[in-house]
Amino acid sequence: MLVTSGMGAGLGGRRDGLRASLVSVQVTVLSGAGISAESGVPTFRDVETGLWAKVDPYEISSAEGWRAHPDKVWAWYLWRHYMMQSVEPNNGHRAVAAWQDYADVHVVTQNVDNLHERAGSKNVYHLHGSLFEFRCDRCDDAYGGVLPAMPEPVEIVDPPRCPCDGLIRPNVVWFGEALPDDAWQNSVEAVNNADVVVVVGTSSIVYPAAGLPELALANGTVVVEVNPERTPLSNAATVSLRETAAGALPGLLQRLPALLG
Ligand code: BJW
Ligand code: ZN
Repeated sequence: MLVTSGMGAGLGGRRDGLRASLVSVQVTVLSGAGISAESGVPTFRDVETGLWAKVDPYEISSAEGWRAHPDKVWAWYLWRHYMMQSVEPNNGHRAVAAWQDYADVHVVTQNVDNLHERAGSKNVYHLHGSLFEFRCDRCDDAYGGVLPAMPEPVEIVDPPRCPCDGLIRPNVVWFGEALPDDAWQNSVEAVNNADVVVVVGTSSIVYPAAGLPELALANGTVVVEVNPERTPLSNAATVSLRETAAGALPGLLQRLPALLG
C-alpha cells in the first residue's frame, strides 16, 4: 500500500528525497474534545470532569435551550470563552500540524477552541463553529464587542443585543441546528479523498460528524482511532489505539506500517 509504506520509509530517514512524492498522500484527521484535554480543556461527557457533568446538555447546548433561557446559555459560554483564552495547543495538535511537512493534511474538527489553527494546521474545517466568533441570532451579523471576563461560571448573564434587536450568541452549532454547509462539504471531500483517516478524541456519538469515519470505512479507507476509552467506532476502525492524543499522535505516522501489518 503506497500510503503506509511510503510514509514509513519517508519518515524513517530518507526524508528529503521522498518529500516530493509524499505530499500526494492525504491524511484527514477528525478530532473531538479529547485532543484538547491535555491542554486543560474539559471534554463534554467525562463523568467526573466533563462540561456536562454539572449541566444538562440539551438545556445549555441546543437551539431550544437558547430560545428558552438565553441568559443561562450566554453565561455558560462566556465562562468557556474566558477559559479557552488561556490554553495552549499540546503535542497532539502540534503533531497534526507537523504532518503537513510530509503529507496533504486536512483537519475536520468538532472543537470550537481554535487550537488546531494555533498549532499551525492550515486546512481546518469547523463542523461545530468557533467560540471565538459571535453573531446576531436574528440577522446573523458578526459581533465584535468586548466580552466581560468570566473566570468562574455564573448562573445568568443577559446577552448583548444587536442593532436589529436580536440577541448575540456564540457562532457554534447546537443540537437541532444544521452544520455550516461549506465546512460539511469540505469535510466530506476530505474524507472521500483521504488515504488514511485519523479519528482522535471523540466519543463518536454526535451526528453527522460521527458518520464521517463510517463513510471512510465504506470507501475502503484505513481508519485509525486514538482514544484512551472504547467508543462505538472502536470495533469497526482498522486500528484502535487506547492511548492519549498527545502520547500517540507525535509518532503515529511512523508507526502506521507496523500497526497495519
Ligand atoms: C481523549 C483524551 C485524550 C479524553 N486523548 N482522547 C443521527 C442519529 C442520531 C441522532 C442524530 C443523527 N443526526 C443528527 C442527530 C441529532 C444530533 C445528535 O447527534 N444527537 C446524538 C447525541 C444522539 N445532532 C445534531 O443535532 C446536529 N445537527 C443536525 O444533525 O442537524 C440536522 C439539521 C438539518 C437542517 C436543519 C436543522 C437541523 C448538531 C450537532 C451539534 C453538536 N454540538 C456540540 C456543541 C458545540 C458547541 C460547544 O462546543 O459548546 O458539539 S455538542 C458536543 O458534542 C460538541 C462536540 O463537538 C460534540 C462531540 O463531542 P466530542 O468532541 O466527541 O466530546 P466527548 O466529550 O463526547 O468525547 C471526548 C472523547 O475524548 C471521549 O471519548 C474520551 O475518552 C476522549 N478523550 N481524553 C484522546 N487525552
Ligand atoms: Zn441583528
